Amino acid sequence: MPALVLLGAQWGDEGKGKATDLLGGSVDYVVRYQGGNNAGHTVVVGDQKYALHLLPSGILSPECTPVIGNGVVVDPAVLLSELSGLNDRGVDTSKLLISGNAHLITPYNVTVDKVTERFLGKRKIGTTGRGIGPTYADKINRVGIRVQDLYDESILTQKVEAALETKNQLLTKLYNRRAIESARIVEEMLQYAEQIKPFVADTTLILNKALDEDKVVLFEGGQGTLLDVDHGTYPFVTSSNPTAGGACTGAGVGPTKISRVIGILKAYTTRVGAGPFPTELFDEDGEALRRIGGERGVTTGRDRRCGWFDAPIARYATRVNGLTDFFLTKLDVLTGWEEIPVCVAYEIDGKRVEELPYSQTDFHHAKPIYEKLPGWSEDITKAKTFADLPKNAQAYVKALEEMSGAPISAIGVGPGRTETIEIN
Ligand code: 2SA
Ligand code: GDP
Ligand code: MG
Repeated sequence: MPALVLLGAQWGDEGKGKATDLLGGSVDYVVRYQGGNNAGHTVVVGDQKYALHLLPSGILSPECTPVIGNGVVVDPAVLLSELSGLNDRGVDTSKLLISGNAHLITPYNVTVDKVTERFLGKRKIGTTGRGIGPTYADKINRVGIRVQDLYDESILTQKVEAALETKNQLLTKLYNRRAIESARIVEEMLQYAEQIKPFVADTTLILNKALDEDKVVLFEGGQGTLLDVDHGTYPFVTSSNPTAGGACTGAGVGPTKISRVIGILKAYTTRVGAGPFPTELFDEDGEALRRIGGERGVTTGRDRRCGWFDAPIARYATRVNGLTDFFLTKLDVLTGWEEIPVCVAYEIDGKRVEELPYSQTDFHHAKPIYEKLPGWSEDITKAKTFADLPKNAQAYVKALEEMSGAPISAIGVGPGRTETIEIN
């Protein structure tokens, strides 16, 4: 198994951090390939809880090398504070590698993210306000600042000046804000340069060499399939490609190297930020899922929107990612419901539709068609094997597997590292 991808099959927060950490002990490299510190990955080790935003979850496994790939956007201030926070808790972060080609989130990208959201008012995306979208926009517009630019002051100065030219027009003319001085930005960025330098590397070369030596590389996605800028619910998406193909472009590794793509799938559905969500609940069931599941943003603290499981979404994730298997998470949260509705298809303009519609207008109008599955009331958090689960919980898992189009190879029954059932 040379390289594998682990990604979110829904709208993020499926429990990728826990799953990556679980595999961390058996892989040599854990690589983030997109996104930045908009991610919030929770890992519970014993009685210790870690919230990682930018760093790969593999950083908590001492034998594993964590890598920030070229497709990631890096806020240097956040990077250093996350590293020092982990160091204070005794975590060794010295093996971290950061691609010199990764783009930097600058203070002006954060400002543009926040003022744009404010300007959009009711039409806002509900971003995390971390500067993600504007940084990727700069990358595509070819006015981005890369990690390697920190080591050439004259290039850095020219690039920051070029990037600020249009941004200052926008800020002063449209948003009525003060212009940002390029010298101040350059000075701040240069302060980070020396501290980051020991980590900067040609990560594409290192990863490909490692794969040639039969080392195991795990690509860890941030956010989820439906937040993908190409395959998600555009424009209510993040600005990168969390889907499997993103691992190739975001790390510089060819698709022929990837043999397994794991979709992390929550036993119900959640979403943070704006955008369509057919199975969203506005009643006490939604409130109960939020409360029992602890559904609150790890980065922003926002309440997550909650709803029932949506099978067309899971099938879509199987398709666009070429999933080989699923990890089903948070099954324990569903304990106690007499019946659990599962969305098996949509009704759109009076017609039954089995698959996720490509048209966003149709998706906005999609009404879930539910099948009710019998629930269970037994505590399942101590279950170690599939057979330990109550019959109705087993049937729920089997039904989801059938509808989702790929086998379920692990089931989460609690947040802890050991609260997982592995299925061969
Ligand atoms: P952005 O900031 O440009 O990426 O926001 C665009 C949309 O992407 C959503 N998004 C997320 N959705 C779920 N989880 C994310 N990470 C954090 C977490 C979120 C938090 O783990 O809880 O703390 O609020 C994440 N990151 C981005 C975002 O809500 C927008 O809809
Ligand atoms: P990520 O962004 O996909 O890494 O997920 P988050 O960390 O944002 O959110 C998932 C939450 O669910 C975290 O608080 C995890 O500790 C928790 N979690 C993960 N798997 C399970 C599970 O099987 N059961 C329960 N109860 N919690 C889980
Ligand atoms: Mg998260």
